[in-house]
Amino acid sequence: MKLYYAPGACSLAVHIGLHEVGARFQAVAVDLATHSIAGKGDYFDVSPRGYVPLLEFDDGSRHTEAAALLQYVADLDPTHALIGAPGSSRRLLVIEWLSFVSTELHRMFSPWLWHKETAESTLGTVREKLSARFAELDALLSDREYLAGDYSVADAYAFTIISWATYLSLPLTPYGHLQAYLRRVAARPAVQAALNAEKRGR
Ligand SMILES: N[C@@H](CCC(=O)N[C@@H](CS)C(=O)NCC(=O)O)C(=O)O
Repeated sequence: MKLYYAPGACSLAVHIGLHEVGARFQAVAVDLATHSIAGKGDYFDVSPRGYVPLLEFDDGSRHTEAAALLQYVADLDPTHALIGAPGSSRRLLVIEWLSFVSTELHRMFSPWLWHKETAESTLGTVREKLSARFAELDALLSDREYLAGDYSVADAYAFTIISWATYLSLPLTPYGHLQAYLRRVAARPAVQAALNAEKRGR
């Protein structure tokens, strides 16, 4: 299995998940500025949308969408309890949070990160909406360690996306519980392994 990723992009969530379950995979770095793969040409030949993350299976099939890939990765080894069993309330809760991160946080950040032409007025609205979501998460995390109670793939996704706030003019200082949560997730060995692998380009 191959993971196409770009350092620090949303693909980091899937990278973390693969390390959490101890999967065997090859990580392939993509330069999103040029949509190219070092020494291997045009990334649009792999992904017509030019997006990471993308998982390529050994049979050549290719799959995208971070929230879907994270569910697949969590199911690779259920003993890690990164998502609940099919039909369980734990699974519903984890998928609920994956969807929240995807639509309420990830999509909200996109105009900033990938569409530099976005008008300042739109950014103002996005900033307000993200701040409201951060406040909501901050309150939630005042009495629980992770989004779905115990650690799950939704936390790998939330950690990845919320960390982007530090690249933008969106301070996290008002949200002490959220900051403590990010530190808690960052301290996990699988998270460190994925971050270090991305620093080394692996
Ligand atoms: N709907 C996709 C979006 C993935 C996405 O936005 N990927 C960004 C990196 S975080 C990307 O590859 N952007 C490159 C581009 O827009 O050209 C998902 O949820 O996985």
